[in-house]
Amino acid sequence: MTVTDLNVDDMMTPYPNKVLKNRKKHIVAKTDGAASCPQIEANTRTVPGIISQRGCCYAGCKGVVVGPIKDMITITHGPIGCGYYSWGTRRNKARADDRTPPEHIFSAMCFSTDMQESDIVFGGEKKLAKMIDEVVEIFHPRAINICSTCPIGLIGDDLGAVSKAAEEKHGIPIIHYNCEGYKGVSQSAGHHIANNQIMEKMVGTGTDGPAGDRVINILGEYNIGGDGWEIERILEDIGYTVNSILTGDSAYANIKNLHSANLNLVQCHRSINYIAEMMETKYGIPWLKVNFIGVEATIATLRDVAQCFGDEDLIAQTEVVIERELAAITPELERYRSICKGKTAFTFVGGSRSHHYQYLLKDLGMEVVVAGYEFAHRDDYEGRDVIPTIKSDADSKNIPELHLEADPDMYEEPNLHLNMSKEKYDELVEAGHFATYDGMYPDMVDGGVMIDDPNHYETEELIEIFHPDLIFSGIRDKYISHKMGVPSKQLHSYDYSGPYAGFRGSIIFAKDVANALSTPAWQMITPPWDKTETEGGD
Ligand code: CFN
Repeated sequence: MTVTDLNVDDMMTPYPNKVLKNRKKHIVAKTDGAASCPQIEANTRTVPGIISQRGCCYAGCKGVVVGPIKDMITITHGPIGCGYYSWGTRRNKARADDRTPPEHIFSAMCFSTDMQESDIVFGGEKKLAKMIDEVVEIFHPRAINICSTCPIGLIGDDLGAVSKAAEEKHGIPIIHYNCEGYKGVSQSAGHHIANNQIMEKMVGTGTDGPAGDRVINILGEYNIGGDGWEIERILEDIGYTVNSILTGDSAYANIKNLHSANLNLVQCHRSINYIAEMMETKYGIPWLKVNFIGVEATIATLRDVAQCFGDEDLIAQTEVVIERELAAITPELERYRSICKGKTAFTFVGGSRSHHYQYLLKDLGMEVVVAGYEFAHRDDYEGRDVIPTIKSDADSKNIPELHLEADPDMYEEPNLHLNMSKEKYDELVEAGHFATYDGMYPDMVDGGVMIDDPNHYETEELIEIFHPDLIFSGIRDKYISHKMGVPSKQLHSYDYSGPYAGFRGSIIFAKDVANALSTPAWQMITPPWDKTETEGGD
């Protein structure tokens, strides 16, 4: 099957005309190796009634960005369901370190005001204030986050006022997020709201950041299954000081010193570009789009980072580490590669992994024939350069843009924080670094399909059409593909595995994929809908 045979109209026959017209705009095929990406509709409202894979604004703010900050207590203000279902499922790992002792690690706990009917009727502000008193008394956190859920916006509790009063009472930062689930069209709105508050209330408030001229932050890395730790291991081995990983295994104690870095690396562009850009404006700290998923991608990234610093020792040490790491993984990787080679896959994840994992799959000789993002924006598909004005969120009417002034003491030239000439900086920008970002399209194979906000029905259809050997997705479509006889691996939580990033992660990933591809279980399945009544009866 190639995309030339894919007839979107046929695939979507059951849709009413209006829905067909809408959904067609969200699918783009790459034919004849066309270099320029056709326009794709993204970051718009899901058609009501369609079972989308998306999450909500609260999920993007609490679940993705602020929840993992380990030394903060994050209170979900709302009925218990939102707190409970966002508890622990993302596998963002955290551990104690020099700055954060074990008793200050709260990220594995779940805190909620558990709003009841009478609180909804009479207001929940008093209950929230009382809860803040309790958590301060019991846990003594350094700072607190309060995340709003849908009903809070509807009843109009004033989180700003409650936080301000509690801050004065307890003398610690209490940061609130108006991230009601209904805002915007997906998680993406929540990322933006979280970024704004972190930038306004945390970054720049610390004075005890690491010194040195090789200090970096890794933005948009959430330490799922330990990815952040593998990346940190490699970077520290080369000689960098990692100040903070945002927000995987991160601490308030480090985030407030984010501005001490010489360079920001951006792993997940979708969820964190706002902070990267605001820090460039305010502090003159440049940022570099990176990818630590895939062996070749990691190598290219490490070389790019070293080039940014332009230091001969770092450049040399980078090559030493690359050589050593490659020697350690290559024989095993080759073994798995011989199993994986030539196989095809779908990647359906939220906002950046569907692209990033294509590099690792390429290392294994696999081809991604269909790739979809749940909530990405057009630049994640088409690239930043081809879209002249980025409208950061279609939902931005709900999200006040922060207008940050450049700090005159910090900011003279964009290269101030790097020991690099202006010419070198321009050269790197020209080569695609810093403010530029390529979307997924250039990396799609010829005959591949990009699909935005794919839904359950379309996933089934695409499986029938393309017969992929493996599907990378989330929990919601995992079991339907199993029933269709296609192995599925979760790329959000990595099921129970990981890390998958960097050098060591690639081996774990390759092993998991080779296992999934070589088990005979998938040929033995008769899906429930193909069973006769006797076979399927209960
Ligand atoms: S860890 Fe990230 S990498 S933050 Fe984002 S866009 Fe989600 S939780 Mo699930 S796996 Fe996914 Fe990305 Fe960035 Fe994760 S692809 S959907 S909101 N995501």
